[in-house]
Parts: sequence; C-alpha cells; structure tokens
Amino acid sequence: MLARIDLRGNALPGVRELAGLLPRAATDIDSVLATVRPLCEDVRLRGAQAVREITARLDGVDAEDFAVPQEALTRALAECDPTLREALEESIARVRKVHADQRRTDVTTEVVAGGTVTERWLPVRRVGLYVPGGLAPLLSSVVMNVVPAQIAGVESIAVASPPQRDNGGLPDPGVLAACALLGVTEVYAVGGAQAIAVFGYGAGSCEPVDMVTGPGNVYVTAAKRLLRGLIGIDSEAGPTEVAILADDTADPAHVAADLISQAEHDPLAGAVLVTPSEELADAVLTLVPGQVAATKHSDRITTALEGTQSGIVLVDDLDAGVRVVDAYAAEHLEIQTQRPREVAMRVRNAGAIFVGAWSPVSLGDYIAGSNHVLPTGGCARHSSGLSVQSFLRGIHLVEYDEQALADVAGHVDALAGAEDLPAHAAAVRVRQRS
Ligand code: HSO
Ligand code: ZN
Repeated sequence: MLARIDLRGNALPGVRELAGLLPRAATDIDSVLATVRPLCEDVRLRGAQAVREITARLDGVDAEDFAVPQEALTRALAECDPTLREALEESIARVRKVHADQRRTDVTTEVVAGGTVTERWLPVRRVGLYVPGGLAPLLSSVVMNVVPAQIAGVESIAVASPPQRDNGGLPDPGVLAACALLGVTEVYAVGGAQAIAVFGYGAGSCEPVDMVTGPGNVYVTAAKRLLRGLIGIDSEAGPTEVAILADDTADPAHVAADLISQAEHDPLAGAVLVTPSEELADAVLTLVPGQVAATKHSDRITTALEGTQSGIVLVDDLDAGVRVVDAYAAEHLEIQTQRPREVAMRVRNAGAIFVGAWSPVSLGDYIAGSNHVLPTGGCARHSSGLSVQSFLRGIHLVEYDEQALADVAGHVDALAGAEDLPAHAAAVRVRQRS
C-alpha cells in the first residue's frame, strides 16, 4: 500500500517533468464520449420520454415524472434527523459567511475626462446544480453549490440528483433536506450524463439552464464537455485528490487518517504524502493498514491507496517539498509542518490549503466555511474553486463623449491601419465634424 517515490539526492527536474514523476489518476473522458453523445442527443430530441427510458435502464427506476414534488422536499426536511439538520444549518451559515465576503461591487473607472468604463457584475440567470449519488450522496455539495449561486444573485436554481431505488425513486433524503433548507424548490430525480442533458436542452418541466455546476463521475464530466458552449460549466472535475506536505513534527496518525479519508471517495482517488522525513513516512506506512482495516469502505480505500495515483514522495527538505506540491497542484493540500502558515504562503498551486494540525480536509469538506468544489488533476495551476465569482459575469459599459472620442481618433487610425482594418477607423472618423 502507498508506493514510495524517492526524489532525494538529485536536483529536481523542471515543473512539467516533475509533475510527470508524481502519482496522479488519469481519467479518460474521451473514451466515454461515444456512449454519452447519443444519450444527450436522445434527451435533446425526445425530452422527457427519453429521460424516462434512460433512467429506467440505468437507474432501475421508472417514474412518469422526474420532477420531485414539493411535498417530498417538505417531508424530507420534516423527517431529517435533528442532529443532521443542525449540522447542515451550521454548515450553511459558515459557508454563507465566507461567501458573502466574495460579493463584488460595480466599478467605474474614469479613463480620461469624458471617457469611462464601468464593470458591472451580473449573475447568470439560471443555473443547474448536479449532486452525485453514486458511492456517496454528497449532501454537503448541495450547500457548496447553492450558497455561492444564491449570494451571486442567481434567480433560478435547479438541482438534479440520481433517483434512489430505496427512496421510492427520489434522490437521497439528505440531499432533498439540504435543498429544502436552502429554499431550493426545483429538484429533479435524474442522474448521470442524462441530468446534464436535461439541464442543457430542457426536458419535461425543466427549462434549459445557462450554466451547470457540481461534481460528477466521468459520464457527467463527458456530458459537461459536450454541452460546454451551449451552457457554461464550472470545471471538468476529475477524481478527488489530497497532497499532504509534512515534516517530522506531524502526527503520523493524523496524516494516515487524512490520506484515508480522501481515498474513501473513490477507488480512483489520489492520496499523496510529500515529506523529507523518512521516519514519518515509515510511521504512516505502519499505521495505514490498521486504520484502513477498521473503516467501513476499506475495499475502495485500499484500491485507491494501492493505485498508481497514490504514494509517498520522499524529498531532501521542505523547500523541495514545496516545489513538489507546486508541481502537483493538488485539489486539496494539507501543510503539517513546523510554522505551517509560513510554508503555506510559499505554495502557489493548490485548490485549497489546509494549514496545520487542526484543519483537516474533512473540516473543509463540510463546515469550515470554505468551498469544497475545487480544481482537480493539476487544474489548480490555472483555476480556482467554486465561488460567488463563478456565477457572475463582468460586463463593461463603455461611455465616451464626443470630445473624448475625437481626442483618441488618431490612435484608432494608427491601430486600425496596422491591422489593415480601415473600416474600423472610418467608424470613428464618420463621427467627426469637419
Ligand atoms: N472531498 C470532496 C468533497 C466532499 N467530501 C463531500 C465529503 N463530502 C471533494 O472536495
Ligand atoms: Zn471529501
């Protein structure tokens, strides 16, 4: 379990090459496009009837209507375990608190006298949020998607989640309760690629959306890729992953537990420890089998930890460790070292950074206030996690008066001339009094 990769003793290679040496899951979205394309086409052409047939075939649930009735949402909330409800309420409050600070205000810049550019931030009108069922019903993902959309001012929010045979063909009751708590009333019992197609094209009572967000398996991701352009998407999420940068001050039991907790998501999940301490590496390797054996989902955790996407990377020192985690650009990065904040501030690439012994990833998954929809597969090099910003568009209002336009006409001539686009210059000159 957990292969060792020893990068000690030699100068580290450049970023790209280094990233290639590190364990990482490769998902092949292209390989499922051939399955997903006809399915999406079917939903586009035949709407609700296609959804019904696909859901019967893939989920074993045959329902006339895939819209979840309002009373099912009310009932799910009424029947929700009070402890869970309290936890959800606290999670919503904390996530709201953090995301409320992400609101943007419109800014007007006076470029010259008589010439301004205003950046107006406007929410996407209608958003579809996908909540996976699969190995775990991620009710916390409802919170992480809905809260920033609501704070951004999205006026129409629909949620889709796979029907569960053991819940009368409705989505998971916890998912429904979370929707009800957040005031989301439009929920669909449809999963997988077909859910994304319903959002993209509209079907039954579901109107088409402008944007889809939320995690999902490879089929969901393939459908997002196919429909991108027609609709906006948050990202193409790959299998979840954690990197832990730790030194000999870290508690090996914590490190082992955190690697295991991320591996619990998916047999393809990646769990990587980066450390200059051979002692810590040995201690973690000793502890992992016992912790895995004691936990419920030990099968998929074992698969994830034995996979080539997981491992322990030994480095010469923390500086090298920082370079390694930067090259890896983890979805989740934990820093369990001496003066962890100082180390964290040196890292440039990560979806979210969990600083110190008392901030494990699973805190952020549920209730730190941070968002858990984060860039995977190295995308943290260029992208950020879900936020209020994800649901906003910045529109420039350009307002020049006659004099301000006249003052700059010569520059337009020069630039349009250089591009051999004289009609561009003429559109300014035609406005000039002779
Ligand atoms: N670690 C997951 C989020 C999650 N964990 C939801 C538990 N529930 C991806 O960030
Ligand atoms: Zn998690």
